[in-house]
Amino acid sequence: MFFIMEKNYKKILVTSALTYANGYTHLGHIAGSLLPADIYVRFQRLLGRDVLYICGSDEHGTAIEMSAIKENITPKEIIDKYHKSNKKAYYDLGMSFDIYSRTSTDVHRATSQDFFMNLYNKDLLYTKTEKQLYSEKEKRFLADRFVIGTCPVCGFEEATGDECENCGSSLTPLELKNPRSKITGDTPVVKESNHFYFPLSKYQQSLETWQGTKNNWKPNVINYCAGWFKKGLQDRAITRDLDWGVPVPVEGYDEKVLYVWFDAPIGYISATKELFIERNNPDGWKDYWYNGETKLVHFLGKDNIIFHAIFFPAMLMAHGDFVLADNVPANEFMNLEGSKLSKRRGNIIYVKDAVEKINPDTIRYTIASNMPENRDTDFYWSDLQAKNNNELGAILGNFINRTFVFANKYFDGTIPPQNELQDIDTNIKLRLNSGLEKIEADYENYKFKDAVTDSMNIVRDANKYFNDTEPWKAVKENKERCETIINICLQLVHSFAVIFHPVLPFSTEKILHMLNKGKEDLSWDKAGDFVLKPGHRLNQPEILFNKIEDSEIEKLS
Ligand code: B3M
Ligand code: ZN
Repeated sequence: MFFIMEKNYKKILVTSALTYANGYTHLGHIAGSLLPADIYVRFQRLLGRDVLYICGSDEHGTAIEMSAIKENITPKEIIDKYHKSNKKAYYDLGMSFDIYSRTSTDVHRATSQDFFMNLYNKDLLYTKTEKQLYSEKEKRFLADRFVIGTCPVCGFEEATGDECENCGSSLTPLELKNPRSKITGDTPVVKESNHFYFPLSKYQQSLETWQGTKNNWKPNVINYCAGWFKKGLQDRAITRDLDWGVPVPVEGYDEKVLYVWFDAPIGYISATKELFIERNNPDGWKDYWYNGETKLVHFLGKDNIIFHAIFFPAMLMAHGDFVLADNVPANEFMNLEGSKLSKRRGNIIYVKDAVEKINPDTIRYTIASNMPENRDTDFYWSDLQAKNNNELGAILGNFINRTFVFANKYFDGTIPPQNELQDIDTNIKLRLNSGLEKIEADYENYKFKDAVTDSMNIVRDANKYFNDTEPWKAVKENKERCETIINICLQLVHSFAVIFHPVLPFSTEKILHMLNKGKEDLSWDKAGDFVLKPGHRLNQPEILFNKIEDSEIEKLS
């Protein structure tokens, strides 16, 4: 029944975009990259595949320095505060990273500098003197987000030196009209500075050829890239005049740092190294990164496509040793109640706050079932309430609960035998198996929204099976018949624990505990095969999804 992995990949390396440790992360980050990556990874683990989930904090770049200036503390204090908080919030939401690292580590500094030197020593980089904005008042160059001004493309007045949040254009500080310092409002002067460039334009042909071999990339990703290729790729400066970052390892340039988008994706490699140092196998990371048999998958939001589908692959091609992405399943954005879920505009639900107030599985389920896979979607608190009460509670929770009530009341808390099967019994098993095949394809093809819908539809049919077989009548009229029905319902409960595990990790572990089964039963090939043995003792059931009242939702919205 299983899909063979294309190309016979032996290992899977999954990354989720590193989140800037300059503030608390919000549900938009979860919908964009963290949750789809976690669902995918958990699914692959259910299949028994060798998969790693790598993520961490992005701790360089002007965003960090800017927040430090605003909060009047050092960049180090900023990253320590937010790295710790975001990491905890992610784990509370059930993210099953193999490592959640950070880019301020020594391993990362050395790895990024080595990467840079590899390109430098091969004479792939060149330097150029460029005009830059400089604030006389602050005595600093105003790189990227240190400068704001009017977008030359759409006229948005709050565009930053790296991008326009309004139209999505990628910008350089000098392109901004009416530029001013983000910190002091000072009008900058133009001053010259010398920087290293990565010859991105030279890689356009190879990138297009490489992407041409990818027939399963999402249309949004292919379209973004096609737009960039059409415009023609430009070489990019990969160093900056900033105090905070990875120092450029070349004499005469050691006052400068690497551009954050040069060092951040290398963070995936450094984090993998750190993971294997922790595992006392310091060379183990190479089996994943140096190996053509690894399937590398980057999850991210649409604003990061260019970096993962174009810039980082070009860096990897230039370096030569590493595996390139198999897929870059980027998501669009998730908005809050119809307005953009963005820190800058104040419409925000922080992950750390959400997990304190709501069952994390309810958050995961709500986001997964409305994932912005192909277009922007909206997060509504009322939708979360409805999903929790009407689906998780009334469909899944109800099926499990009524099954356990019967098992406890009439079969002494054990699994009754399976006696002679009727058509209705074999049909629900067939239904489960065809559903499993579809869900497996959904997960494998990054269609998480479909996976959720298809999973819940099987539970709907399971409830129908329960209603149609009428075990409450059978228990009085034909106990053997009732045994069979409840046996099948318990087998279904076990299958649901497996099927829903990627989306509902906490609840499915509880279900497994209720069934008195161990982790080894959380495996995809055991779902659909009725593996529970008659006579096996069950544990006491517990409520999986508490009803969310209107008054609670009012407080949240
Ligand atoms: N930190 C941008 C972001 O958080 C950036 C991603 C880095 S991935 C290597 O949206
Ligand atoms: Zn614009």
